[in-house]
Amino acid sequence: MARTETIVAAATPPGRGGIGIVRISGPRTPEFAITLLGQLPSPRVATFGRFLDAKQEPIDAGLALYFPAPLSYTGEHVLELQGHAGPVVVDALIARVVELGGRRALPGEFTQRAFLNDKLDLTQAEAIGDLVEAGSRAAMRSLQGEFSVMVKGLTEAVIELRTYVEAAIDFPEEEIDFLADRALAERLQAVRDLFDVMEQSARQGRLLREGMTVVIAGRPNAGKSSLLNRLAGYDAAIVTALPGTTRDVLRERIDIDGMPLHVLDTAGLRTALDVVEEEGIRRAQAEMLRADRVLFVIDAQQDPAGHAYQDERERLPADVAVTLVFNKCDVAVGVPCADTGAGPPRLTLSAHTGQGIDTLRAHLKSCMGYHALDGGTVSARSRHLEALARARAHVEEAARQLSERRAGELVAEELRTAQQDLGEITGEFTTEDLLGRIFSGFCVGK
Ligand SMILES: Nc1nc2c(ncn2[C@@H]2O[C@H](COP(=O)(O)OP(=O)(O)OP(=O)(O)O)[C@@H](O)[C@H]2O)c(=O)[nH]1
Ligand SMILES: [Mg+2]
Repeated sequence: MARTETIVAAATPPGRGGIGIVRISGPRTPEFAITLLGQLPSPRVATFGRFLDAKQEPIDAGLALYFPAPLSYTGEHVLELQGHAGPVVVDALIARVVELGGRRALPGEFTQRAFLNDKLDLTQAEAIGDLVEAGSRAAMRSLQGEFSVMVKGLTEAVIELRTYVEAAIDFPEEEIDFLADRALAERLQAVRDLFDVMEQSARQGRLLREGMTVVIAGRPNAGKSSLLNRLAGYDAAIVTALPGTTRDVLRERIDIDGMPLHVLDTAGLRTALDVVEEEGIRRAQAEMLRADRVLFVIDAQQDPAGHAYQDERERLPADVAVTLVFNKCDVAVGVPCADTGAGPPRLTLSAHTGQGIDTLRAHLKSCMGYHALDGGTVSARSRHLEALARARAHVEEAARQLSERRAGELVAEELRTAQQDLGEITGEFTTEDLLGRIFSGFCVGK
């Protein structure tokens, strides 16, 4: 395929949205830019302009970005026109470029050119494809499988409890003793614990969809910025041997096997030397409050016992999940403390050489609720969460009836209703009415 052609395509999905981006790549890009905009925008500077048709009438107005070769995504001259989203405007712009001598791009052609121009290697090009195509879908499916297995487990536990209570009712003379039995209270507590686990899992469903926020924190010079760079795969943050290099919060969006992760690098935690550093530390602490997980980085060479964490612990948010990351294992003598089971999970790695980074990725993945389980078809939608909440309320009511009134019939009735609510999730007790509601949410032709 001749790469002398200049190609054009919409870079944003079709339909209405905030902005619509048309991307042009190839040798004739500068010429097209001058015709379309009346001028060649300065390289890499967002320039406001009108996008003109053949009669010099504006098709749209917006921002133009010009990336001269080779400093562009494809390695060729690239022009991006950011206009108003809407199929008509975007199509008119593409048609105008075709009129000028451009050609509509084939699927993946921009990335293919990036590869041919040595901008990406093949695995990177493939990774882009995987990310767009399938990454998060596969991840979601695995979570869905786990979710349905859990619903079934919970339903069985409720049924077992209910059977136990109903058996007690069948022997009225022994009913009171039965209901006072500690074993029953324990079973009921086990079911409530299962509800806690389910709620946790539903929260993980949110993490998978929206992405988990991970804050990298620790003492200055521990290697926090180096770790961010290693995870991001490029030098996003400045790294120097000077403690106190990072002052502001730096955010990177990272994907692990298609799962989104928001990673924040922060200023090192210590007694600030000046007001800028003080503000940086204040911001670091504010971000930790909002984090789903804190990666507390420790310099394993200087501090193999992790004293920094012990000292800093009480200033960390009380309920945030923490992972201790012992960094610089390439130079640390002796292996820092292993995971003891008590306290936060510990990992040993080197941001410098990359050793242990795969384990960190796997750890983050498991924190997000990714498991290799597959097979179920239930996903954590709001319908499921509502049914779960209703079921839980009935179990709580059953617990109250048991402890306050020892009323076997009422306990059994609450459990029966809870079981029915859970059955709605898996479809066991789904009424016509509910089916109608569910399928009306699908689009025509699906
Ligand atoms: N040997 C070795 N050096 C490392 C490693 N990670 C970071 N360093 C070095 O440690 C120093 C500090 O690294 P940074 O990543 O800037 O540390 P930081 O925690 O972001 O520091 P502040 O921004 O000052 O809080 C630099 O000289 C890095 O090259 C590692 O895994 N091994
Ligand atoms: Mg830093």
